Amino acid sequence: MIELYFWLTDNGRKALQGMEESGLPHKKMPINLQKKEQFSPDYLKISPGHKIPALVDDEGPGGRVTLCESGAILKYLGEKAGGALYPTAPAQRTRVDQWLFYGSSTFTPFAQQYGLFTHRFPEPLPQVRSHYADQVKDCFAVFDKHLADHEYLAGAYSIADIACYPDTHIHGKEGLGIGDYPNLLRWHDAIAARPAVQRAWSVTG
Ligand SMILES: N[C@@H](CCC(=O)N[C@@H](CS)C(=O)NCC(=O)O)C(=O)O
Repeated sequence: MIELYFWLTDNGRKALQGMEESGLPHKKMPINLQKKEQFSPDYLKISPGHKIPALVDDEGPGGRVTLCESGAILKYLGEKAGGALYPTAPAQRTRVDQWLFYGSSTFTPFAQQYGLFTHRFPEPLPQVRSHYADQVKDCFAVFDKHLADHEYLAGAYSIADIACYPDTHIHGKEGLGIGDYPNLLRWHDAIAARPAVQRAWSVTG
């Protein structure tokens, strides 16, 4: 049985979505970031950088697996589940990897800084906020252009879409105007309607 360690953040939702889409049996293990539970000695053995999400799989390849980093978790779940979430054909897998990494290492870090300087930073810093808003909107425009002639980011629905959905959902709805990007909105709404996605976003810790 996989144990999935999560909290109710963008990266936590990626792992919850991947888990629900995989259909694999699992147990959800909330790590309350407000209570600093990510610093407990036992959790640091699973996620040395004190971040969620993470997982433990007692039936991993070669035995017990511990894993952190949402992108690595999505790849792991996609591999374990088999099927279209993480295709095995090299050309398709390369496409998925491109958008998976774009989500994990370009889009989400900008979106997180945007969220920090818009909603949580104690001082108003308009230029900093505006810088990160522009970066997120640039990513939205990149997605929108690509999705004009692709149904999903890498062909069929995959872990690449899962990596890019939560920050689009959170920030597109909360002020960055997803309505200005019609192809992105179409993609967003198709993903939002998936039962696994609805289950993942109904988790409350
Ligand atoms: N690159 C990591 C980032 C994970 C991350 O930023 N996690 C945040 C919540 S979204 C966290 O656990 N923060 C708690 C901390 O830094 O102590 C991933 O994709 O999983």
